[in-house]
Amino acid sequence: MTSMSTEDVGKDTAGRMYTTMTLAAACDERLRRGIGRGEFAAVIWPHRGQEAIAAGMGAALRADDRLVTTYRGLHDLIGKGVPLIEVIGEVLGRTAGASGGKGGTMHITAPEVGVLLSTGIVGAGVPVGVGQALAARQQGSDRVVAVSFGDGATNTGSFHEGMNLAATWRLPVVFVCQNNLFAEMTPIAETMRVERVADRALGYAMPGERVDGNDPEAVHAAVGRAAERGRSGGGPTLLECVTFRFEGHYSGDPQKYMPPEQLAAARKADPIPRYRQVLLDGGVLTDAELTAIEADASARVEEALRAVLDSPVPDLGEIDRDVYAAMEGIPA
Ligand SMILES: Cc1ncc(C[n+]2csc(CCOP(=O)(O)OP(=O)(O)O)c2C)c(N)n1
Ligand SMILES: [Mg+2]
Repeated sequence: MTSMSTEDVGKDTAGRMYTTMTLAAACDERLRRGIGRGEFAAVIWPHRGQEAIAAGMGAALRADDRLVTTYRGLHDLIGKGVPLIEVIGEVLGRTAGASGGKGGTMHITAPEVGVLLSTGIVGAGVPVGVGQALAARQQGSDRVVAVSFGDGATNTGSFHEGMNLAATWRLPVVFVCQNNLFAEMTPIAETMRVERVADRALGYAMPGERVDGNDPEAVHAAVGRAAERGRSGGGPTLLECVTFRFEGHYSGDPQKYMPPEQLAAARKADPIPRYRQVLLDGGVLTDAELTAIEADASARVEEALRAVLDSPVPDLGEIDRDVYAAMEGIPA
């Protein structure tokens, strides 16, 4: 695994990554608090603990690159640049949401920043991302597609079919596995014989790399290299970003299946204070600058939440709009 801070990302990128991490964590924590105390009704699949992956990936991708993510992808969306109000609006089912409040947490799309699909169907994003990469090639664009999914998703047929096709056609895809060591309530060792998800790339003659998913700079470097490979015709890459899920599978999950020592050790190694210390020690950002980023994150989440709560739920007349495309002779 790559150790912390192996590349000099510069102050701007470091600041952007720390901003993504703190914003995503503040968003996750605020939503769970609101759900827990009955302030609003919603369900989220908490990403707390996995923010370094979203930060590194988001900063390594170009604005026109595409991202496909999952139900546990609010951090990925924030890292790619989906405005907070659109993320929170969608979670709370309000018209301010990215999908007009009709998609919910699982189905957030924001095509203007390259997000055409988030999905609740495990593994289903993989072939759709591969299709988007084929479209990029056919359109003569050098954009790449990052597909983010969990360790459990790598046991699905759609993952293997998508990997095979992407490798065979040398498509510009970066497969980003967020290995949080659990799929719902099941530890990874009970569902796969391989010890390293990255080794699954071997079956498709594709580079596979295991990365410290709690180090944003390591993720940034790995996604950057993989994106460059894809852009220059070198084909896809599988990245296994090893991390940990601090909360239950869904908001409210009592997590009884989680060994307490494992959870305590992971929380103690929280990637956010860890990266803060790296930035301080390296003289990249000052304590005052880091504190300002943290305060700003909380304020921005609170401001977005207020705006969302002031926005209406979708009108009943909206229910079948955007479901089917309007085509000549066929009413939408
Ligand atoms: C095709 C399919 N099978 C099963 C489920 C139920 N399910 C939802 S999340 C999940 C676990 C997925 O684990 P992983 O891919 O590791 O992602 P994580 O939730 O850890 O981010 C399962 C089995 C589903 N949503 N879709
Ligand atoms: Mg998992």
